[in-house]
Amino acid sequence: MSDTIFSKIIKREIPATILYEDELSLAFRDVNPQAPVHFLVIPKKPIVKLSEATTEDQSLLGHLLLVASKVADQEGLSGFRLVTNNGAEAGQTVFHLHIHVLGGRSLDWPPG
Ligand code: DGP
Repeated sequence: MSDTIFSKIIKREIPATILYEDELSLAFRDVNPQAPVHFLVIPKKPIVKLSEATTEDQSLLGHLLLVASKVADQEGLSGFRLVTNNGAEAGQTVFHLHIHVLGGRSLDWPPG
């Protein structure tokens, strides 16, 4: 996998507002927020998209969900939504797996 903007954020080659980091993951604010709180949770492992994750990534994927919830709590959110766009057809533009976490306003359902 070639370097994406998110690998550059992990390596601190470009700036981002980082909310949380551990050995497996990073959470940072989305540069184009779609809600008052909008951050991304990514694995440091460069998985292209969810459908390319394997059973080897099982605990890592669970970890990302727990990080999303922990940072949402840190951000004062009780209600929030997680979104993962898988593939260009679904709206994925950065090909490094990421979970969007959105909150701070009421969210419509179904999403567009
Ligand atoms: P997606 O469309 O699901 O691939 O979402 C990619 C998100 O990444 C999009 O909401 C904007 C965000 N994004 C793209 N480039 C940057 C960047 O350089 N910094 C930050 N913080 N977010 C970025």
